Amino acid sequence: MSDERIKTVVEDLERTLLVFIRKHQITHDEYRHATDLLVSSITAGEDSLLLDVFFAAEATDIGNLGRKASPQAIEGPFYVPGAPALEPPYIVPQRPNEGGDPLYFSGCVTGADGEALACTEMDFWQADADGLYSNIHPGIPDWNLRGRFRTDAQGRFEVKTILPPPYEIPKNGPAGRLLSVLGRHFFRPAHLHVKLRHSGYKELTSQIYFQGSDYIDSDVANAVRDGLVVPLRRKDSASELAARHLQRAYWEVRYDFALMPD
Ligand code: MBD
Ligand code: FE
Repeated sequence: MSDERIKTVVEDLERTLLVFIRKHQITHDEYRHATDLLVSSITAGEDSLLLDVFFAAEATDIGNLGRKASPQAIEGPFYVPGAPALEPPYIVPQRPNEGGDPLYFSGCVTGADGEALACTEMDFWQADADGLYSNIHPGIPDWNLRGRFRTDAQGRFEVKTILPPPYEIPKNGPAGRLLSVLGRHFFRPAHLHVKLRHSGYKELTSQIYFQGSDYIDSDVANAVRDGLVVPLRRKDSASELAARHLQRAYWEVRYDFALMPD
C-alpha cells in the first residue's frame, strides 16, 4: 500500500469518524470504552476475529467486483502458513479418533478460459468436530485438519477430511460480549477454507459452504456469497461404502475453481 493511498484513506477515515463522534455526541468515557474494547481484543488474541466478523467480507467483496473467475472469500482469523505438504492419496492430518463424518472434497482447477491448471497448490484448513482450529485453539495437535496438496495433470484434486460443524465465536471474549449486546448469535455456517496458488495466476483465498446447512442465511460474519455454496451429498448405500472401503456413511462435496491470470 503506497503512502499516497494511506494518506487518502486515513484522512477520509479521520473526517468520517469526526463527523460520527459529533453526530452521536460521543463522550470521552465512551471513546475510552471503544479503545479499551480494541485493546482487550488484542490481549485476548481476538483482534482479527473481532474485526473480521464486522468488516472483512465487505473488503473481500471489493475484489469480487467484475471478477470473471471464482469468487474469493474472507481468509478469516485462523489461517496459518506452512501447513504440511501431503502425499497422494490426500488425507488431511487427523487424530485416530477424529470426530465428524468422513468428507471427500474434490473438484478441478482451471484458468478463467477453462485451461486445466495442473500442480496447483491447495492450502487447506478447517475446524474440527468441536468447531475448533488446530494451531489456534489449545489441546489439538499442530496442523490437525490442515494441509497442502496439489492438483493432478488434469487439474483435478480430491482430499479426504471430516465434515466440520458450524463455527461458534467464543461467547465470553470481547467479540462475543459485543455480539451479545448487539443481540446477534455467534455462529458461522460450516465451511472449508482454501488458498490456491499457481504461477502466472493470482492467489485465490476462498471458502466453501454447504447448501441448506445451519446459519447459511445468517452468518455472523456475513461472508456467505452465491457461488460459494454447493450441495453436500450423503453416501450410505452398500455400493457407495464399498467404493470408499468405509463402514460408515460419508459425504462428498465438489467445487471447481477458476483462477485469474496475473
Ligand atoms: C472463522 O472460522 C472464520 O472463518 C471467520 C471468517 C471468522 C471467524 C471464524
Ligand atoms: Fe473458519
